[in-house]
Amino acid sequence: MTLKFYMTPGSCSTGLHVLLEMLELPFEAYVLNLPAGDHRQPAYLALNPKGTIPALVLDDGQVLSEFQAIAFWLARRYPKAGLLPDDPLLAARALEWMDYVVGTVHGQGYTRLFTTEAYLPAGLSTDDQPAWRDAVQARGREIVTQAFALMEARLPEAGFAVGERFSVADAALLYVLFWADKTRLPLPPRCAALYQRLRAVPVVQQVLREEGYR
Ligand SMILES: N[C@@H](CCC(=O)N[C@@H](CS)C(=O)NCC(=O)O)C(=O)O
Repeated sequence: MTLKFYMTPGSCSTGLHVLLEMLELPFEAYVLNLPAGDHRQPAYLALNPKGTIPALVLDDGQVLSEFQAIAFWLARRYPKAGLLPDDPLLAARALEWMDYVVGTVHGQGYTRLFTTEAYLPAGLSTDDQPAWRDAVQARGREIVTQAFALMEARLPEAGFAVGERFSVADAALLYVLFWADKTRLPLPPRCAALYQRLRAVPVVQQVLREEGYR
């Protein structure tokens, strides 16, 4: 059975799409329209009850969700591509980057910008909604901006996040840096330089083209 990849163009699944293409794996892509609520349809919830993308259905029919879990499985299942360093400390650093990007930059910061409604208290009057929305979004921008400042101090001047090779950490960094670009959030110099190096990777260019970005 071929791998089945559930994704949305320009979302966090883009990072995993890059890994799948780097590994040159045959897979079927299933595109979900999040604004239309495809991820809340019963057929998708039966597959991934969390109602989130990405999800990957493995050759034996098992379903994996969560960016880090899918990236880890791909890297360990196909180790020759070196997507997770052999060195234990470097591998731990790659996981550390992924967790920070997915859990904090995305999970605490960008979600306040992209799914603001989820942060509004129940029963809020229509009059109060604009001020609450602004406050939630301002907090989201603050979390992301603080995270970029922290990343700036830890990113290397050259190469990729944890060495000379593209790793699972870069797949995660790619999508939050891409979102900064799309939402015009300023990037400090090292973050911007890494983003340029990631955008120069041929597979990254191919995936962004496939997902409709030039
Ligand atoms: N922690 C999850 C986060 C996934 C996630 O939040 N994905 C977003 C798209 S980038 C999503 O599915 N949003 C729909 C929703 O939460 O309703 C992961 O690592 O996969």
